[in-house]
Amino acid sequence: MDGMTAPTARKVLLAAPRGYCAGVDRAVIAVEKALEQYGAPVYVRHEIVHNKYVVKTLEKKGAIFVDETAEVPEGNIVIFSAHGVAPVVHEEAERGKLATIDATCPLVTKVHKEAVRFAKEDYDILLIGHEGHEEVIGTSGEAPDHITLVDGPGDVAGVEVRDPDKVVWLSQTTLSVDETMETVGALQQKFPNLISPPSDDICYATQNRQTAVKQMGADADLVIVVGSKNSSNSVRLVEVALGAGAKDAHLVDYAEEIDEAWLEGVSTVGVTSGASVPEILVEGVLEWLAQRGYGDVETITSAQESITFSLPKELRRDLRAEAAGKLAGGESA
Ligand code: 0O3
Ligand code: SF4
Repeated sequence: MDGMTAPTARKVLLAAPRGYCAGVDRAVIAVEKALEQYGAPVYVRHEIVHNKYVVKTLEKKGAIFVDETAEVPEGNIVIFSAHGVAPVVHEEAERGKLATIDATCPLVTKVHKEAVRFAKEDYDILLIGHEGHEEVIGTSGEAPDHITLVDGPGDVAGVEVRDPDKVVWLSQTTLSVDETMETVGALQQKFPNLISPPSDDICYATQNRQTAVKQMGADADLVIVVGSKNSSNSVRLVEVALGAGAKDAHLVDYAEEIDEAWLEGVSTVGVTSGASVPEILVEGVLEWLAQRGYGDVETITSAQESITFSLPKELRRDLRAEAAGKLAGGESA
């Protein structure tokens, strides 16, 4: 802060909820348990979640991240990431004689199932999402002939369907709620009989983290979002913070990436993190800020979360079998 204007009152507003959602927690634990259960290496198709630190930590424990199942040597185990995969990827794994553990978040699977159902009923499905994002590739793969990607309100004018009275919209789980509603509004103008998904596709965790950052945004001179650049939900939090009135907002993987110049004239710093971000990284940011006079932390809570998901079924089966084996071994001894 040398040579900078240091405001007298300095504080941090810490958003809650923030960080790990139930789907990420389950996916990361799935890789850890698989390493314990089967031993290293365990292959993972794509980053298990979009976080540099998580990927590095799991690599150190013996996980090998690959882009495609074809890279996994025959007979090995491959874990599918939390973002989900297209059915063709399951088929590839079967052809490659790979054992699979599907760590797709159940809330992503729910969207896959909606896509399959509407495609069976021969609807045109307008999938709102970001082009090239893994989740969108996976969901689209469930019904490629029925799904058209709509990447924001700007895409709506160019959308064409077979029958404007038989159209449904679905979405990626990690989008901006407000921008998605804008896209839906524009689609409804174009297709007045457009059907909405049976329940929210943007998941509870995405919505809660955006609500929390909105609540603090207007009071913050600077918002620091902890998360990786390829994490859609983390990137959205920066946009939501700015939209809510934060004067400045940045995404950082680690505290070391914070630029001291961002603190120039800043009294209130908002801190939050994406759904794929371990709390240890937020703690690092809070320490960094405390060392610069921002040690007064107020938590702004906008929702309580208690949702958890059980581990992928393949892993539960093997963990159960091992526990039963140990028990039987113990009994006979
Ligand atoms: O989908 P996104 O890029 O936000 O993915 P992250 O950062 O890994 O967060 C978890 C979300 C997810 C696995 C799909 O909903
Ligand atoms: Fe599941 Fe939502 Fe987390 Fe994605 S952000 S993994 S959909 S809980």
